[in-house]
Amino acid sequence: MHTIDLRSDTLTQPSKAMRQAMANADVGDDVFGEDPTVNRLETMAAETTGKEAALFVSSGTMANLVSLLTHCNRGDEVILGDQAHIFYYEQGGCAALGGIHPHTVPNLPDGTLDLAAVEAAIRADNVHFPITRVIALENTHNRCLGTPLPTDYMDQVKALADQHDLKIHVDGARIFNAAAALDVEPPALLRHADSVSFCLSKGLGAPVGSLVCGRREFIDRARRNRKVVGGGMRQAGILAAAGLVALEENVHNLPTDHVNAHKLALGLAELPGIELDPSGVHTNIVFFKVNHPKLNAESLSTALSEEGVKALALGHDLLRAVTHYHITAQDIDQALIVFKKILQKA
Ligand code: TLP
Repeated sequence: MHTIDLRSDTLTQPSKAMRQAMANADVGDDVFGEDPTVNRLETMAAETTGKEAALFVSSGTMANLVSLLTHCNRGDEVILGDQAHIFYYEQGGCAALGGIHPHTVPNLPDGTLDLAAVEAAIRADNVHFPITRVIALENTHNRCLGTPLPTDYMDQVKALADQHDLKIHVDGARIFNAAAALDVEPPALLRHADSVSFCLSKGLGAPVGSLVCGRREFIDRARRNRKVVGGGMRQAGILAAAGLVALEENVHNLPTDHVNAHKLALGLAELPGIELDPSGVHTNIVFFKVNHPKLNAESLSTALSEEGVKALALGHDLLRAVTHYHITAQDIDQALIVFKKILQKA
């Protein structure tokens, strides 16, 4: 049975072109700075995001951790959304490993933070308080429907950050989805970011890897922090080669993923037992609720899986479906047939 796996864009398999590039990659010891393919990827990542320099790391989680370790000292504070991946899904790593205090403010449904709430969270200079050092945003915002944060919002955050001498970190795991959805170039979207992390191993389809991008001096310090968390890699050009293909080729697939996600959302919204507003779907992530007398998120996801469609249950009645380059428009049609059948049969 052909499985239509919508659980995450992290499930993408490396393409033939990637595997070929990996097999042919020139490599060296990257801890010595001597891997030509890693160096090429870092240069390309910096150019693509409009930053001076970049650092190849193993995962999005490591990219965020290394970024925050580089911005903050122990006991410093990061202001971030209560739905942020850094806060919600990273085991509290910045606190556990970096002694960095997370100060959450509620995410609004569109993934932004209310700036008055952010301002209220910024600490005064007082011996009792931690020192606020950085505001961390997420673009696109995973748990807020994959919504992209637009440039004018970034302008407002920058104005506030400057008033209080704060840095801005962007968890841009899906920043190229954001740029595609907003139709802006990544450097314009990121011009106020002191650091950005982005993932090669989501919609871009590489098997492994993320990049941290920022000013050269910041990246030099981040490189030390990557080493202390055990992230120094040796002949990592094997992996970086796939990342180059991701940035050169796969990035162009993202608009198709968005079209497919929208098609899925429109179809699901029509089905009795599903609650979803398709106008909230802007990128490749579709959240929906089950409101059915006999099914909840878990049982629906199990029934779907038995019919070759996988979606992620995220609580009693909430599911997530994510499109990516293994998912075609025909797969969406087929997935909708399966959804309809299960919802009607139950
Ligand atoms: N997100 C994964 C899960 O961890 C939830 C997914 O399936 O969406 N930032 C954002 C915004 C992310 O969505 C993720 C992964 C990460 C960081 C972490 O990336 P990895 O998994 O490479 O550590």
